[in-house]
Amino acid sequence: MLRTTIAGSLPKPTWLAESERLWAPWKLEGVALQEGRRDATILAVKLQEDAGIDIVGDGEQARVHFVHGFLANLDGIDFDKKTIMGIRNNRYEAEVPTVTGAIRRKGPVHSMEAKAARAHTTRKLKFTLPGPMTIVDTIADEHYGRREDLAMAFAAVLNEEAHELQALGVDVIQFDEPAFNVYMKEVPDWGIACLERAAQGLTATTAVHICYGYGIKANIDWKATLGEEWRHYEQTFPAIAKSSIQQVSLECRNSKVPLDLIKLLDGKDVLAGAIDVASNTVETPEEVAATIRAALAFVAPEKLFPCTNCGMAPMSAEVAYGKLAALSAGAALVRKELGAA
Ligand code: MET
Repeated sequence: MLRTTIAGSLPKPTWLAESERLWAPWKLEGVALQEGRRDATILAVKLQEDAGIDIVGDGEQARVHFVHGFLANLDGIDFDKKTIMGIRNNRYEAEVPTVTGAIRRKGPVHSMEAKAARAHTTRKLKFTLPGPMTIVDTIADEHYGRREDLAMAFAAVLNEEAHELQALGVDVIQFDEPAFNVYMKEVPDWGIACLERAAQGLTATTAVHICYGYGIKANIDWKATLGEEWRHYEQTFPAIAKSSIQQVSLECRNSKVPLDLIKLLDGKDVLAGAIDVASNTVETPEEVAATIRAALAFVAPEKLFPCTNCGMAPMSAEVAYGKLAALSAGAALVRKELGAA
C-alpha cells in the first residue's frame, strides 16, 4: 500500500541541458547527445531508487519537453514552421511547431530510453506520454481545422507508441492532460474519448495526470487568481470516473483543491500529489505524511499512490531528489502507522 511514484519529469544533469529551465535546449549533439540522453535516463532511474521511489520513471531525460518530445518521430509536423502561440487558454506563450499534413507515426519515439530504463531497474516502471488534448493545445494546426479531429489523430499514434512501450516491459502508461484543468467543457465532449482511444487495448496500468502546471511564474500567477477553493476537478472527475483509465492524479500539497473531490473518483487509483513543485522548500517526511493521512480520509491505502503534484523538470536536482526522498520517507511513516511494511 501507499506505493510512491512521480508525475514524470526530473531535472536533467547540467552537462545535458541547462538546469532550472523549461524547454532547455540540449548541450550535446550527435552521438554524444544520444549517449547523454540514455545515460541521464539510467542515472534518473538509479537516483529514484536511492530516494526510495517504488514506481520509477525515465525522468523524461531524453526529451526536451513533455509534449514536444513525443512529436519528434511523426509525419505531418513541420518543426521549422514555428508559431508563437498562447497556450492553456493564453496563460503563457510558447514557440510551437505546426501540423501541416496527416499525423502518422514513422516509428518508435521513446524506445531507446524505455529499454535503458527497463534494463536498469527491477522496480515497476512508469512511462509518460502527453495526452491528446494537451498536445493539440501545444501545437499550431494548418491541416485538421477542428481540435477534436486533430486530437483523435494524435490519439491513434499515441496508442501505437503506448503498445510498443508496453511490449518493452513498461508497467504503467500515464497520459499527461494538464489541459483537462483548463478546457472544462471539452473534457467530457471529446477529451476523454480521445484519451480512451490513446489507451485502447492496453493491458498495462493506465493513468491520467491532471494538474495546475509546473512551478513556473505563469502558473503561480494563475493559481493566485483561482480563489479560495480550486474546484476544477469537480467538473471532470465524474466523467473520468466512468472512463476506462485506471489511475487519476490530483494536487494535494499546498493546493486549494478540496480533498473530498477524491470521492468523485470511486473505484480509481488516486495519485495524490504530496510534493509541491512550485516551492524549493523540501517537505519534511512528517509534512508528506500529513498530506497522505488527509487523502486517506477519502480513499483506501491500497488505492492511494503518493506522488509529486506535477513534473520537476524546472527545479534543481538537489531540491527535486531531496523532495523524492521526503516523499518516500513520509509514505513509510504512514505505512508503519497502518501496520504495513
Ligand atoms: N509528465 C509531465 C512532467 O512530469 C507532466 C507535465 S504536466 C504540466 O513533467
